[in-house]
Amino acid sequence: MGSHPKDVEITDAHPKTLLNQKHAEYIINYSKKKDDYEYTMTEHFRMSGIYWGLTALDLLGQLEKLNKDEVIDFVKQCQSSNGGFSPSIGHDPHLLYTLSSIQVLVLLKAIDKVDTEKTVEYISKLQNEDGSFSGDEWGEVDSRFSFCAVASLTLLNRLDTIDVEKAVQFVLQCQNVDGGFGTRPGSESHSGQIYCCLGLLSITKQLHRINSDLLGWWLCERQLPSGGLNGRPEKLPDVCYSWWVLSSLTMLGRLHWINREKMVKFILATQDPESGGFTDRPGDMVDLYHTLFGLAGLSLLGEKSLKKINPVFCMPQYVLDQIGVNVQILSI
Ligand code: GRG
Repeated sequence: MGSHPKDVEITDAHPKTLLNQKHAEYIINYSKKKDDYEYTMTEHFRMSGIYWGLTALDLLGQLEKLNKDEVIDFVKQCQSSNGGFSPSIGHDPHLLYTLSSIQVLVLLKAIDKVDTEKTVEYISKLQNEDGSFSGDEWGEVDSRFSFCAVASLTLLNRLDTIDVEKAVQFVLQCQNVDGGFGTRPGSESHSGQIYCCLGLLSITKQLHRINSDLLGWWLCERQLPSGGLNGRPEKLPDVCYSWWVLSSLTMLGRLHWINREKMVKFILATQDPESGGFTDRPGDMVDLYHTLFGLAGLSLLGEKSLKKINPVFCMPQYVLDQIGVNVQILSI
């Protein structure tokens, strides 16, 4: 245990049970301390932070503790005249924050509070000739943005406004000989990009077009002796990969290929018993990002005290059931 050069040691001093109430308090307090250094420093990705916090609170069954009207008002103010959403008021719109905004509004049953027609137009215009998506008007292409576009349009029930087959073909071109996926054709496999590419293929029901056994092996090889997962070979484990990797294995129907017991032990060890919240690795500083993905990973692994999470949208399953959105999950 812990003898791998790029691994960490889990000791008896680390938490072994899920501290549900501590995590709920951490998220609620975070939203109240708007003058804090940490809050100010996260302005450039605030909308995603709101999505992480709200989703985590909902998984914990405490969504009603947050001021929903305040959140909806903020999201409305982040909608740009071109229909896209920015991370904070006065910032530029981007597909990353457009997806987070839509997820927040769907979670709060408030999607009718914004101009969705304009949003659909904004997203569909970002599709390029080769099927890929630019993240915004400046044109950077990344398979993450393909996922953001397809997931957003699906939540808005408007997937018909893009060329879906071309979007699928672009993502398929991002698959490498090791079975993984990268940001663009030919770029290195990374678990985060794999989640995005598989998510797009799952939404569009095209998962059968990839080599699932090869990718399944690459993904389960991310587990280190500590039980934690890294995002690619020779890297340190990080609790966020308990989302990017476990959700990918779930889509492929191969979640049982990892050691569940060791995985749960690692995730629980990344909790801060004093402040609440999760860190990347045991002993580091907590944040909303790792708090969501720690809880979401445990939900995928069947933790009963949490609501069930959807492996593609990273939203509570009941929300997607309510709006009739379903995804493809392979079985073996
Ligand atoms: C709805 C959950 C959800 C997501 C929206 C934006 C997006 C879609 C997904 C992001 C996927 C992604 C690329 C995640 C990886 C994030 C990450 C930890 C990158 C760090 O990369 P390195 O190279 O870290 O800094 P490693 O761990 O490789 O050393």
